Amino acid sequence: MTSKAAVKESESTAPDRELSLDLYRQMRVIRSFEETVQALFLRGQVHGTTHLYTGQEAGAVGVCGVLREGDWVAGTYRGHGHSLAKGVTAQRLMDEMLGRSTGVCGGRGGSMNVIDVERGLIGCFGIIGGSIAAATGVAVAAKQQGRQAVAVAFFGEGTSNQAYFHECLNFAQVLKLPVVFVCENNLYMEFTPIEDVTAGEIIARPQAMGIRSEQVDGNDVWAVRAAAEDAVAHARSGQGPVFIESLTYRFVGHSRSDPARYRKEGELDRWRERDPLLVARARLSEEFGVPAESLDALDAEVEAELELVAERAMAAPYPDPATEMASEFKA
Ligand SMILES: Cc1ncc(C[n+]2csc(CCOP(=O)(O)OP(=O)(O)O)c2C)c(N)n1
Repeated sequence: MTSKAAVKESESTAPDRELSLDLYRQMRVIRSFEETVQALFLRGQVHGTTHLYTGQEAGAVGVCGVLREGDWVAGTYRGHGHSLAKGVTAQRLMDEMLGRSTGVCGGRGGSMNVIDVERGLIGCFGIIGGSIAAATGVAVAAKQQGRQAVAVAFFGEGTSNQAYFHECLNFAQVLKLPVVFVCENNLYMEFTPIEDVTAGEIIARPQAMGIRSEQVDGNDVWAVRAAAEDAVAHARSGQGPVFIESLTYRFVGHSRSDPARYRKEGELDRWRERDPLLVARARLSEEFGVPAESLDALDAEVEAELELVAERAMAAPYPDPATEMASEFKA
């Protein structure tokens, strides 16, 4: 996703019209991208499984937009949003979804394991907690090399019950590493309500280690962005890690095979009223007078763009095993 917001540095950014529109557009691209992937999936074109980020778009867009070139992001298997917000183009990501050689990982990563080191995406990890370990690791390297880079780890709330979480947060705080830990709390760890498997408040865990911690409305891209600006500046200045708990909700099941019947009655409808796209549209209208028709036109433009992206991806070649051996298997 090419965007001014994605490369904007972390100086304080009062919301202006152009930036607000750009943030909205980025979220819209992620939403349309996933709608397209889902449609292709149902047509049997996407192999393996997919975990959609639908409903959580404000998290990736709010955080990645305040990073500088040279900063790092580690995402999860729910990583389409993390990848697009960190600058992977919709075309290269779509090609990857369809296993084509023009994909961001040459068609071998698929939906769950996207990586684009050139863009600072050090990986989207199927192993929960992998993102936390990877971001902590590159933060160690940045510190040792005297670089002012910041590493961001995205992960779900269920992952806060995993060993990596406790080990890496402790390590990062002891060494004052430049990491921002972004816990995207969408209430369910796969099919289990988080409160059924979690002792105490998640945010109390980093707080107990003395890590600066904040909860934020994860469906409001501006709230996320403000928290991220603060967190990234803190981490970059050498004062150590920051923890952000982004309160959000996924509108779809955990993965393609999950009809999400475990939800409480009315819960999805209540969250849909706070759809990050609706929240942003309201702000664009109230604060900047952007008419609904302009935003509808922007939506239509993005949808048309994604249709073309899908068409091009369908026409792209598969990797040829005879000539395009994955680099790790080369002698
Ligand atoms: C080490 C490890 N254990 C178990 C799993 C199986 N698993 C896949 S997703 C998931 C739940 C993760 O929930 P959460 O961290 O809340 O993220 P969300 O899916 O809600 O985004 C689990 C346990 C895994 N991928 N990795």
